Amino acid sequence: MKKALITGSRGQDGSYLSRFLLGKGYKVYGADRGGDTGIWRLRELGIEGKVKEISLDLLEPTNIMDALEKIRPDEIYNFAAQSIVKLSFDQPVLTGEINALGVTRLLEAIRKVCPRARFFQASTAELFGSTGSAQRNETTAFHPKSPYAVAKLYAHWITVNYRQAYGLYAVCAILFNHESPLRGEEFVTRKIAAAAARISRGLQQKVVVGNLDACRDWGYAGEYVEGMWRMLQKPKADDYILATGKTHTVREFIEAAFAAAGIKLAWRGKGLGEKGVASASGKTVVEVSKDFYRPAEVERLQGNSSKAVNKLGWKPKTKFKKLVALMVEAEFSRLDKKKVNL
Ligand code: F7E
Repeated sequence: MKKALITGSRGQDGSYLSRFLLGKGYKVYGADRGGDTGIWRLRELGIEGKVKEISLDLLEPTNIMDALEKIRPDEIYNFAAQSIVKLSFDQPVLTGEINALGVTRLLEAIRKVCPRARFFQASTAELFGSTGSAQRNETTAFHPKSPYAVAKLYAHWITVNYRQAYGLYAVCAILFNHESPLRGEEFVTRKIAAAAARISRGLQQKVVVGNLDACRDWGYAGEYVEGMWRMLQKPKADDYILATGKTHTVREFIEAAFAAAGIKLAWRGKGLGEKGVASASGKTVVEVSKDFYRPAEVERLQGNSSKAVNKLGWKPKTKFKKLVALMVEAEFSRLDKKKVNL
């Protein structure tokens, strides 16, 4: 039985990957913040209690060594991170400690304790920043625009460096935005999907967002974890982009989410004064606030995952509208369940 260790195991990706690996017969060890944080995801996926929880903190080198010695994993997937881009402007040092140096601590421990283990690092499309409007591929230059992205850039190169310097099987997936009902509400897609469902049921008046013009390449997270696993099954370690190749504005996401919740929107005004109005009722349901803007924004992201398609046989299937609809449906069913529980 293969053993996998997942850091950040109760986050969106950690949860989907846990379910995927359990399905493949792996013994899965998960490290995450203590308490109840994120356990709801494992519950929703029906795998609560099936992932063996372990103590491992990326700030504690000894703790990492102890965990690796105990488990001796075959595969290690690192999702543990401060993953909120906007928050990284307020907490740049902590973001660097976890997202950048944390990865070096992990790689050092792997090198010393279990150098034959295969290591996966979650790199990010944010590495590219605003480098032109074309689709990014594995050879596009990086130009990070947030403390989050700068820290992840360090993590990316230190992973490549340990592969080159020490021959570790260590890979990075440059992950474009991947979403699902298991996203936290800090991220724009889940925030909008949840709001659209609540507004449609009369449980919320409006949703306030930031930059409506930002474009993202949004895929379905449930499918991305298979691409990650496939990367670790190749004879030779290499880095890949996982993306859909399509890009949409936040405004388009809002329109699609409200449509899925049965609300047709009309846009009025411009800039910070722009509003989304429900055509039927005339009520303002979307507003814009500077509070949700970032000090520096990546305006447009679009990935080219041809290498993953050709070499891994991985291809995302869920299209944009379907993704939005499945997220809104999940919110309705959560609201229904709550009603039943009350
Ligand atoms: O923002 C804009 C915002 O916070 C998407 C993480 O997984 O993907 C994710 O990072 C876009 C940005 O995700 C709001 O300015 C507008 O342009 O959902 P997000 P993200 O920052 O792209 C990358 C690949 C990662 O690696 C990250 O870990 O939406 N936006 N209005 C808003 N964003 C938020 N959060 N809230 C708003 O109200």
